[in-house]
Amino acid sequence: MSGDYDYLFKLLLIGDSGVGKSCLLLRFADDTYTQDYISTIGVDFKIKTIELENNKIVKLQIWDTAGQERFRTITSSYYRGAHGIIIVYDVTSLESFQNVKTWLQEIDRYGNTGVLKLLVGNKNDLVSQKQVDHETALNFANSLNLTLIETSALNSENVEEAFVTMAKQIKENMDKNAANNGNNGAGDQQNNGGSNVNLNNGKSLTNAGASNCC
Ligand SMILES: Nc1nc2c(ncn2[C@@H]2O[C@H](COP(=O)(O)OP(=O)(O)O)[C@@H](O)[C@H]2O)c(=O)[nH]1
Ligand SMILES: [Mg+2]
Repeated sequence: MSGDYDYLFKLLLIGDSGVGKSCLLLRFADDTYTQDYISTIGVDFKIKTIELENNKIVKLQIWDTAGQERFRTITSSYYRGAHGIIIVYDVTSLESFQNVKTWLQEIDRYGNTGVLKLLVGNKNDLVSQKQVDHETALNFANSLNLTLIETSALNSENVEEAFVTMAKQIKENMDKNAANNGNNGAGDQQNNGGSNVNLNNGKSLTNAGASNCC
């Protein structure tokens, strides 16, 4: 493909206000990013380039809401053209976890057919305040064939893993669709639908980490 990358994926972060979407994006993209602000639709994105196996360079364009989620006024234009959507809840907020269902409905309504979804439980450093236990979240994720990743933007736990997992799943899905379509479309940015590819086989990624805040 053209230029300095093999793939360009558009990712979205959604979920209730205060779950840590902006901190996750900041944590992931902080070292090398460009930032732009589109005032008309009120969203913010950052670019981060990663390398997957086989030396494939993937440019991630990651969109963050600018607080509209507080008023549930995210418009359909936010979802347009997204290859992957990261639905974030806060492990210390049962309400934010229960609202994941509502966010999934929004994706069904506005997202591209076959858009990849990843469930992220953030603030996993707040162990003693945890309201959404791992088992509950994992059962929910498995029932929907989603990968669950518990993260901490504060101590970096699994943050990179979340974005990289999403990118890998999109690429796998794309390669699979290209193969099904009988062409060799590596680098094809169209997501033509098809089922989700769960690279973690339904297992979640968790581990502990040390501190320093977002
Ligand atoms: N303990 C802890 N606090 C976090 C974490 N991520 C975000 N926060 C805090 O949660 C609040 C909301 O974060 P923000 O990124 O603005 O949430 P957003 O509304 O979803 O974008 C802020 O006060 C953050 O400092 C985390 O991983 N651990
Ligand atoms: Mg935010």
